[in-house]
Amino acid sequence: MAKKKRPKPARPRAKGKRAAPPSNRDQRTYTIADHRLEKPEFSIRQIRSGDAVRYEVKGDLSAPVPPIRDSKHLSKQQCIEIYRWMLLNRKMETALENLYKQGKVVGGVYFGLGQEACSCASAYALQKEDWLGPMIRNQGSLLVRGFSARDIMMQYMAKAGSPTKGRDASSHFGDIQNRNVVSPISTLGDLIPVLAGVALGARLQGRNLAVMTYIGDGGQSTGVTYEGVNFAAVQNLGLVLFVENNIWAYSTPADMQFQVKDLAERAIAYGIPGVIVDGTDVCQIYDAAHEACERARRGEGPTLIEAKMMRMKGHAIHDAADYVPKPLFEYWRKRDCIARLENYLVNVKKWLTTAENRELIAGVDEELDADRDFAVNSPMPTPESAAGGVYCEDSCHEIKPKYGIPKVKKGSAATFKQTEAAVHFK
Ligand SMILES: Cc1ncc(C[n+]2csc(CCOP(=O)(O)OP(=O)(O)O)c2C)c(N)n1
Ligand SMILES: [Mg+2]
Repeated sequence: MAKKKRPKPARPRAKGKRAAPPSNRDQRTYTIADHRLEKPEFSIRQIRSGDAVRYEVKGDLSAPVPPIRDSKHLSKQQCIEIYRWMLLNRKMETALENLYKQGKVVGGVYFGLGQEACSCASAYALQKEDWLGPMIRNQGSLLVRGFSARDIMMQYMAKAGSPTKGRDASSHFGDIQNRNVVSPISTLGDLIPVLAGVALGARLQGRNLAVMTYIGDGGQSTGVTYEGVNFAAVQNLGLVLFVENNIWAYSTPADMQFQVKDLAERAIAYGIPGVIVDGTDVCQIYDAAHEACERARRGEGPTLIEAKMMRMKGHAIHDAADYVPKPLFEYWRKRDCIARLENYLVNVKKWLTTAENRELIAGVDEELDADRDFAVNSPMPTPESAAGGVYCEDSCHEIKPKYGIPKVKKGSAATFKQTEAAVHFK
């Protein structure tokens, strides 16, 4: 019979020292940076009675509006510039709503009301060489990236001079030559692997770039979101993914869309940094975007940033959003991103006098009036041109490496000759 081991006598505890807690080597802890100055705690419940469905909000909606968190990176001038983009974004959408009601818009109109800070401050963090893949609500990102309100309004009216020359009537346009903008893809999540591919292409050509795109609280549930972010994570590609948690995916509240507390937690499973920002605080958005872009350009891989805010209109112009509990609108209206920034610039920082602010707003109105008049008075495409520019015709596109010839190791089977690098569509 094996000898029974005598238990070791317990060592006397050193005076004043506490016993170390039992170590659990299987336990993991992860950190999600949360830059918000308030953390609203409320939930939305679905109430059914017979065939009728409504939603109720539970929680404290009475908290005062928090201050804007000072930016670590933005100068006074840059804050004012972003403010101007946000005003242009909002006023352009108001103009589009009016044009729709006048029967001048072909199709629907999608709004980013309440989300202008997220669109404008995120795109503002990109450098010229970086890439952007906006979604349909990110019209502010398009403005920052160099499209004009005139371009966007003409696109909605399907005018001959619009970016797609009347071939699409909403936001499906980009510019891969000059502005480095990939056209939005309506199939939710599909932009993510495309942007990861852009980063991979640039990497093969010797560059680490930041590539920024967006996904909603609903769209992030798609399989392709997982595939795209995971691929970017494994390859250390410079993807900056904004998860725009605006509480609604069409009429489905976020509480019925996912079980995690914060969508930034998804980053843990990808093995990448996850960050939470208040989506109505321009400085938090910019700082998170800027730091993620820097990390991307250093070749250190992707970042997932969850911006928490609220979609302040229906899904599109046809949706009155009657299903949204009214107190929720009231809560977020007090946190309007433009009003908050205006207050910060004029009253808190005193970076703009009331007169300067008035002048800046008048300048935006003037620019917008001119662009709207131009767009309204510009011609529709001619019927004979309808089939043109839809499919590639003889040698209409030449796709060349943008940054250089892909670097391939010596002796590799996949040697790339300069002549093969240009691909022609025939
Ligand atoms: C894969 C896929 N499924 C469904 C749709 C239809 N659809 C378009 S927008 C939308 C809601 C999206 O909600 P969210 O991702 O939260 O973005 P938000 O509209 O709030 O910006 C749905 C279901 C789609 N375009 N693609
Ligand atoms: Mg949403």
